[in-house]
Amino acid sequence: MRKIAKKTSLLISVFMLILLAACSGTNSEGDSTNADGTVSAKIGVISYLTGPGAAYGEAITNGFNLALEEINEKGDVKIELVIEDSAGKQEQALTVAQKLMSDDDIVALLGPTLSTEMNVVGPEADLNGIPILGTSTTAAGIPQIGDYVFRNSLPESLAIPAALEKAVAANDAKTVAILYGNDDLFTKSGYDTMKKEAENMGLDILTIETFQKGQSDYNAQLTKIKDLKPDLILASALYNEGAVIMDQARKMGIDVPFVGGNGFNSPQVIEIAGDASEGLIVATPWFGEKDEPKVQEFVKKYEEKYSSKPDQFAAQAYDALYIMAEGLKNAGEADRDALRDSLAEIKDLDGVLGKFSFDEEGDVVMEPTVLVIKEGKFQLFE
Ligand code: 1QQ
Repeated sequence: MRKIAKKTSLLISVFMLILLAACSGTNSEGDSTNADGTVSAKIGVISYLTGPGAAYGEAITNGFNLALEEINEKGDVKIELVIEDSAGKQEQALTVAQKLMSDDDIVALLGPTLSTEMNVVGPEADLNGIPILGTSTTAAGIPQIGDYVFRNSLPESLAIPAALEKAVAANDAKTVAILYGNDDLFTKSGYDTMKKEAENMGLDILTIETFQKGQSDYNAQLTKIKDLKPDLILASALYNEGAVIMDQARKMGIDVPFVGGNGFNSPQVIEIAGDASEGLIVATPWFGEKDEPKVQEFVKKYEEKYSSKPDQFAAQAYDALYIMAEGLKNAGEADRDALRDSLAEIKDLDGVLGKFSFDEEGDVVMEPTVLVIKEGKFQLFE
């Protein structure tokens, strides 16, 4: 009798051990859940690190790396980042995303930088059942790609109306000219919002001009705009084209304010265009001079580590890694499906951009701040 009991308890112990092993994830080092109950996870990053928009990717990866240090030091969750360069190109973004997704240890993706890239990477991630969180993708329709696709960046559909309303009121504007890049999902989406909002506000759109990525001469478009004398110029561009446009416009004697979207909200615009960037109005989820301890602590740490001020892209990335960490903590394991579900549940998470929640579609709920470039820096536009 005692022998049978002993055998049974041995069997139960073996069974319990197998069950424990099966429940604790598929990390190559063994378990994704550590002995102390914390979760270890590998996350893939796809970022625009080389090429004409590399300053976006640099700010973004700086934001991730600063948050990573803090999160790992705190120890509730242990994260490892695997960072890949997309060079701002759709095909390269997809290739590196596929490489990251094929690694079973990678539980989620952060990025890519551009909506144009997310437009091909998002559907693939959704199909593979891996959560993907865009930190700078602001075109319409990104979270709607699928259940696994999220973003914590301020969409153009929220940013542009906020900037336009203030710009119109301050300048008593009646007429506008629109200029946009017609070969990029984000710049096209910004244009759609600009046109719709200008129409809603009863503004007279004098002309709609287009350009392409990498264009260096805007003489034809700007000559036409100058002749029409609009009260405002609405420009949907990434920083490198946007800064050159402003530089050429000012040189031609066009001195009306510009209203831009997320792409324009980069210190690179001031760096490249200098004085010609004065009068650019943008709406942003991030303002580094906010009198809030969390914001100021982040700015101080960022400046100490990188010797530059964090911009919107750094701030969004910083908060995004905290969103991932919270998702992993709540999921209790490094599992793609469990993480997707726990991300969707995140509510009122405190970040440097304020309290963060996703809406039912994985989009953000956020109030933008309107800024203007004055005396060589972004300042509150009041
Ligand atoms: C997008 C953007 C860009 C400005 C990111 C750098 O918002 O592509 O959606």
